[in-house]
Amino acid sequence: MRAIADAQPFAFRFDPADTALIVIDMQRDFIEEGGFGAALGNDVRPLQAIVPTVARLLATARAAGLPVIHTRECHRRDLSDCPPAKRERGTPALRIGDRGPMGRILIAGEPGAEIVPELAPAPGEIVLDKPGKGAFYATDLPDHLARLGTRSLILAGVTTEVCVQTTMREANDRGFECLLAEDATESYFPAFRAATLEMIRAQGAIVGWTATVDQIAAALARAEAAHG
Ligand code: C5J
Repeated sequence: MRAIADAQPFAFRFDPADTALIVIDMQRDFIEEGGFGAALGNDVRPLQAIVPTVARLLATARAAGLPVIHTRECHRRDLSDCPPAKRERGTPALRIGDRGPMGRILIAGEPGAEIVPELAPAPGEIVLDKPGKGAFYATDLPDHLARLGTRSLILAGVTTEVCVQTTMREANDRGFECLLAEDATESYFPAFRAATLEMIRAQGAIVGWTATVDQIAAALARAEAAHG
């Protein structure tokens, strides 16, 4: 079955049977007060604002039977997978591994590293912990995608220009057709989100496509209606 989403810079053609949704780092540490994003001096409210839209995309993907993959940027308790260059950079109020109001910052198993409750993974969905910005680095993501037979990826999550864009570029280089859900991704910097969307779809979709959640849902609904 083919689906065609109205998208930029031109229509995104995909087969729901070999498409997966990947939701990047919708974690309390990036989205709530007291987490890593706030410790870096950011206003987390724009990220909180997209939670209902990401929830709608998740519901749409689940209803269409798409596999869902959630990622979490976090590290081992002993920080053995956190390079000093990452931990020591800048002057955050709290560094990775420091204790904050939601437990140790960006440490696997701590409350802050969990996905926000509204977007909690459903039973059977893949949850990948990743030490880097890109979801392909030091994770089993390639194995999961190979097992699922995935050819196309729909991406959402935070932050647009860091972990989402890095993952989308990694996926594009590996031959996946990538569509970013433009209203289900956000940055602490509105200009960075806008620039990322522009650069992704420039030059004839050099990294991939962007479409709204409504456009993605409409494409899946049309494909379902056409093919039963
Ligand atoms: C950042 C992320 N921004 N998930 N992580 O450090 O984008």
